[in-house]
Amino acid sequence: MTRDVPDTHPRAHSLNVRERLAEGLSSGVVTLTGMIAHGRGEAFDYLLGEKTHPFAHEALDVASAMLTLAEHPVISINGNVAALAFEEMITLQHNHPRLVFEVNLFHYSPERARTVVDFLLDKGLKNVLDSSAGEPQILAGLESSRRWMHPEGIAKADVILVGLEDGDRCEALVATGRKVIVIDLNPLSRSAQRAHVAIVDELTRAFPALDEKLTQDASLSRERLQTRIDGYDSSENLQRAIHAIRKAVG
Ligand code: PTJ
Repeated sequence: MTRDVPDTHPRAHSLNVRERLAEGLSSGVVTLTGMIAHGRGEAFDYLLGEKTHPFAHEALDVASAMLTLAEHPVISINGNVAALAFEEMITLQHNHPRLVFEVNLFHYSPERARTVVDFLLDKGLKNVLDSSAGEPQILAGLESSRRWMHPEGIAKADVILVGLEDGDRCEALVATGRKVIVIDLNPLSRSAQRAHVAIVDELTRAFPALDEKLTQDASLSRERLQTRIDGYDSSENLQRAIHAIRKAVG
């Protein structure tokens, strides 16, 4: 059920985001545990003042450089990402056609994977891959359904961006030598700690910022982008995010 949230409500944005998730739950795109994951994210976002901090911009700069230099950059989409950020995905695909989009679910059933893929296709995202379709390859060291990789997507990826990762897959992907970028509001999560780049920001703010940076980086030299990547220290960046949260609670 969708309720009208007045624009003047002080928490209109947050309430509208919740509505999107509630709709996603009704249609089977989002799971009940996805609602819990969102609540955890909201709590961190509240402490971060619901804004994109300079440390997140810096992580986004490096993510943009990595995706620009990648041979085969892939964006991995789960239920929450689909429900919350389908518009941002469509814009990214339109502006950066090199990006490959693949649906990869933790709470998997063939029907749910189809539901999420169809939802995205229906909204206008094109060529959406399904990790489990056809003859998927297997990500070593992982038992969950997230181990499946589409041969033309994550299996081929050298750089992979994941929103709302679970720590196990992040570790398994890193172990294969792939470069992993996560978007996660919790700087203490295993995914944030294990990824090469952790963007501590809310999905729907992070993706438009990434879109702009990718556009700017398209005209920069490889050397310049590589220098930016080489100079990045992920632990230091996460410490700045943790410091911002500590400061918020006094
Ligand atoms: O759709 P599925 O089946 O693949 O399941 C997806 C969920 C989200 C249920 C699954 O990946 C999961 O359980 O995730 P976790 O382990 O709870 O991790 C979610 C992380 O994302 C937490 O650290 C949250 O703080 C963070 N988070 C939640 N909402 C947002 C967020 N980070 C950025 N933007 C958000 N909107």
